[in-house]
Amino acid sequence: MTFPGGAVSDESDASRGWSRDDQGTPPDEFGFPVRVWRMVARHRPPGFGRSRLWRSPLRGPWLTSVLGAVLLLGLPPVIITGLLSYAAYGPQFGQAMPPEVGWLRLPPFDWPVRPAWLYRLNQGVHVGLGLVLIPVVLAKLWSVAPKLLSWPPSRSAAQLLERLTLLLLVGGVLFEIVTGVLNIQYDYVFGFSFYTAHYFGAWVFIGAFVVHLVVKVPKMIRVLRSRSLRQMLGTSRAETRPEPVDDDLVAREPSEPTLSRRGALTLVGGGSLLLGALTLGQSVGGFTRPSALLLPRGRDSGEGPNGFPINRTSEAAGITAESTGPTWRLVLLGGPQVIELDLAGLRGMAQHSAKLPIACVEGWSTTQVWSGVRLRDLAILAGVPMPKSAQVKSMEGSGAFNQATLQANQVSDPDSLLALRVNGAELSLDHGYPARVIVPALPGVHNTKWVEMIEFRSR
Ligand SMILES: Nc1nc2c(c(=O)[nH]1)N[C@H]1C(S)=C(S)[C@@H](COP(=O)(O)O)O[C@H]1N2
Ligand SMILES: [Mo]
Repeated sequence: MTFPGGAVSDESDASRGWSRDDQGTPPDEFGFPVRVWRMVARHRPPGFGRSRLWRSPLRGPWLTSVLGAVLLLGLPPVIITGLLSYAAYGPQFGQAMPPEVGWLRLPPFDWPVRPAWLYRLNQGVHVGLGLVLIPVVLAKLWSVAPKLLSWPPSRSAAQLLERLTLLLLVGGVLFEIVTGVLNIQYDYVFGFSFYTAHYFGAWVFIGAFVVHLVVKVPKMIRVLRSRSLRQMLGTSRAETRPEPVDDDLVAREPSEPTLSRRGALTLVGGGSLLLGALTLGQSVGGFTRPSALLLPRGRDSGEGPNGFPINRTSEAAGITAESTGPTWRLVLLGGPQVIELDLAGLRGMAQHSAKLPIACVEGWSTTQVWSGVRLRDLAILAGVPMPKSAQVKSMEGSGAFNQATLQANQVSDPDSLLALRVNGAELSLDHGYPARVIVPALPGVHNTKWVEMIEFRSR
């Protein structure tokens, strides 16, 4: 089906195309939808339908295909690590956010405890690669801008469908970028939950991405095959010519080139490298951490054994020196009787050390040497030697992260600790004094600080 009078992409064409109907009698031979459609076509929002504004001679199927190929390789790891992170949050325990996702629920499985750096790698890739791809996404949007902004929205039903998918695709990817970037900064500004928004936004994007791939990959391959990469990249700025006109991408009245195609791709790649350089330090740590300028958390976390990033300070959590003083007790539940331990009691038990990372969902991570009591020893003491799960509660009264449920493998691992010390010193109040959980490959958020209760469950 073709919309009558719809072959319009430019404002001058538009006025020409519609004026006939505007003057005469209303076009009764067309139904209501067509009249509505014509009204939409006449009311062009600012910026739309001005294909003559897009005059860069670089724009064309080749540049779009190169950028598309980079995203085709780069985005799937971001998507997969994002979904894995959701799985690591333990949907089977109802801890995952958003809690209720209906049929979008991923198949439940036990998140492994080995290798210990698994979640660190997962989130490093998700956040790091996600950030590095932002310039590529923006360049890709620039390269197809005349198409995205063409007006009227479509000439045929098929095109209308394509544009709706594009709306979801572009809207989805921008939404994921904006919510993701704001969440890794200190102040997340939206009134809605980041996790819920980012999760549902991801599925909108994934759906549109898959449709887009099915529709566009054949053309991408055809275009890339039909031109020599070496030749396209080897062309100097002066010799740069527009590609042969084949669709709405190539400018009909191109301006003089200000950049070669190689220059444009270098610019985008340089932007990605810069973002990478300003980000990597947060995952790699050590001397590279101060360079992680884009990620304010933990760049300046002091010196000494406790000098590593702090997610939530004791002050923010309302934890005082008084409440963690001599009156502090650890309560163990789930066995035949309630067990209470004070700090001296915990120190009197067998101590074990493990070098383990804390890896936050936000992408930053840091590896430290922790020591304390094995969780499985506490389970035995509580009278539940083979727990199916354990619920850990913090003294922190409110907040989303004041409790966590651990799986059986996360309790029984010999390196899973209720840590009392880090790097040979007592835990600082900000890092969870008197006691905090540290478990290999566990998302940072479940390494509960200021623990006051553990309930071991045998079912
Ligand atoms: N009680 C409590 N424990 C908590 C949190 C919290 O807000 N409250 N934040 C968690 C998050 S999101 C992370 S990434 C780690 C960070 O540990 P750190 O602050 O010692 O580096 O602690 C986790 N434990
Ligand atoms: Mo975190």
